[in-house]
Amino acid sequence: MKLTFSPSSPFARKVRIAAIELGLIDKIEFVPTTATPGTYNEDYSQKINPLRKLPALILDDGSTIVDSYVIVEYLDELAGGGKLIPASGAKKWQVKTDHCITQGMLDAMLLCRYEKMLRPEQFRWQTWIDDQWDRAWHGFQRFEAHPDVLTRPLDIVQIGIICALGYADFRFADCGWRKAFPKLAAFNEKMMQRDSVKISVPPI
Ligand SMILES: N[C@@H](CCC(=O)N[C@@H](CS)C(=O)NCC(=O)O)C(=O)O
Repeated sequence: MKLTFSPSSPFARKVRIAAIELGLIDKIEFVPTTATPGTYNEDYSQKINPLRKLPALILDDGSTIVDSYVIVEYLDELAGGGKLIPASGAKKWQVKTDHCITQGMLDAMLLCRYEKMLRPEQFRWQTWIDDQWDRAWHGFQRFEAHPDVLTRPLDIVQIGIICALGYADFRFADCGWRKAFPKLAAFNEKMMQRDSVKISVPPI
């Protein structure tokens, strides 16, 4: 299998952490890829993902799986199922919901990043940036208020939270999340003891 990958992508990091934790990392070849709004990569659109986003998992038969959640679900199934995502029942729906929130937090932070990095200054709309940031921040608040999520055995929600915290450090270093969310700070410290988390920290 091949994974379109960038070390700065929090979504690709999620898949990398999951693959390590599931014991599948050696089965995946990482293909360095860049994806940026405004840069049209026709080949990628045609062959891999018309949305031009990474990560994408390209299977040995040439078929492609997109979206970090779907890729992790696929890997989880390959590893026997029910490892990072509960197989069924109420727990499954709660994990999917919580993961979806981490996904939205990352989407919101990424939009803030693109706004600052790509949009010409005269076209920026601070209200919109603040609104996106507020969504991510409320996501952190939600998990700070539900520490049970942080203390159970490793799952995709925890991986999603770690990727969101890591992305906050990487792109919004002054946002002050550690001070605002002490339980998340302790969780982050604990998770950093895992090789999968430690080695995948985005490069400075
Ligand atoms: N829902 C997607 C989001 C992936 C995503 O937004 N990836 C970013 C890189 S971190 C990307 O490819 N951005 C390029 C673009 O939006 O044009 C997933 O979970 O895989």
